[in-house]
Amino acid sequence: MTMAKTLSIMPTQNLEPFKGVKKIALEEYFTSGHRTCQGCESALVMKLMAKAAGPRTVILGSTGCMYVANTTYYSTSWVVPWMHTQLGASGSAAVGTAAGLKALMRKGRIKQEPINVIAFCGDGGGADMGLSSISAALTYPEYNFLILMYDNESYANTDIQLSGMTPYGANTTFSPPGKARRILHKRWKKNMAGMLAAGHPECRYVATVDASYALEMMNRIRKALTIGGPTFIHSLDPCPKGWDYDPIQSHTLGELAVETGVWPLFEVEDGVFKFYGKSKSIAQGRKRKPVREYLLRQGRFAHFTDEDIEYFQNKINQMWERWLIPGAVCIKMGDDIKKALATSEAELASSN
Ligand SMILES: Cc1ncc(C[n+]2csc(CCOP(=O)(O)OP(=O)(O)O)c2C)c(N)n1
Ligand code: SF4
Ligand SMILES: [Mg+2]
Repeated sequence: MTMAKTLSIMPTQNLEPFKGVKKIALEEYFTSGHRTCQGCESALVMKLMAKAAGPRTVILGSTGCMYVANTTYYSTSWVVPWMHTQLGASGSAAVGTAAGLKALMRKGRIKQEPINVIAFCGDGGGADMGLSSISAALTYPEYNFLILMYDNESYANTDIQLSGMTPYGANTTFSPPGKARRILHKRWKKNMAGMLAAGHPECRYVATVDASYALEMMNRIRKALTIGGPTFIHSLDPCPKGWDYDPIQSHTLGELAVETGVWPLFEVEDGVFKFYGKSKSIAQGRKRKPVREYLLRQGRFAHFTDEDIEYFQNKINQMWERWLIPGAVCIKMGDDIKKALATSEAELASSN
């Protein structure tokens, strides 16, 4: 009879949360020399991600703005070891690197130590082209890695084509508003973090983040790397070029995405769901700002009429009022299930 091999879990670095901005490390691991647009939030995400992870980190990056603009003609802004990976391959690159490091340590070829493995991808590379590789990666409990998807809501590097994460109605090079059809893109944005959390029981940690709340974001990255196993973070990144606004507004747009409820901040740790930051207060009853304030600051929605804004607002309201978990799980419970759950909760209460 063959015995099943036990899967050894490698130790992780214990990255305590930064307790306030003054406690954030001063060292930079993504530094000068990149050529991203002025006001690019994705570049800020790279900088904060590397700072949160620290020096003993290997970073892998899918094709996209954060590859192309950060490694031009033999120069790079990465200070930690970095490798480019194919557009849809962040999941396989993460598993392969974690497995490779584990094997080298087991064979004594490199020192035994916990090394962070982070694979990043854009929304095109992650939520569209690389979804299957990320999904497969999240089923490997024996490897420690973080996949971070920076979502600028388009295939930005190849000139702002529509992705599965582009919001309803946005003007992209694939969905320009015209005289015959004002709204060309009528699909609603995929719910990537919720989908991955709901469908991958071995995935230890999933979170959404927003670099306008930098400390909270960095601490989610530190938490993911400390928890270990396969983990996933989805970051919403304002993109001045693709979203068409003055670069000075990047930070404000990141805040407005959360305050209007367009971008709920949540984390799922070992299957337990929690809102955090301003989204927590929204879930507890704080009023959401009208979505108009977010949309009308961006040229990609300049063709919206009041009717379009109302449609968008209603969809956001539905996310918060009708989804099983607001902004995260877009399943509505049928009346029979609601009744059955209420009955079993009442039975549980009476038996206690
Ligand atoms: C297999 C493959 N198809 C197409 C391309 C061309 N390409 C390079 S970057 C890119 C856009 C990627 O979009 P996203 O992942 O959202 O990253 P962003 O450019 O927005 O940062 C595309 C289509 C490629 N490199 N590889
Ligand atoms: S197109 Fe957008 S994501 Fe790409 S470098 Fe410019 S601002 Fe950043
Ligand atoms: Mg993109």
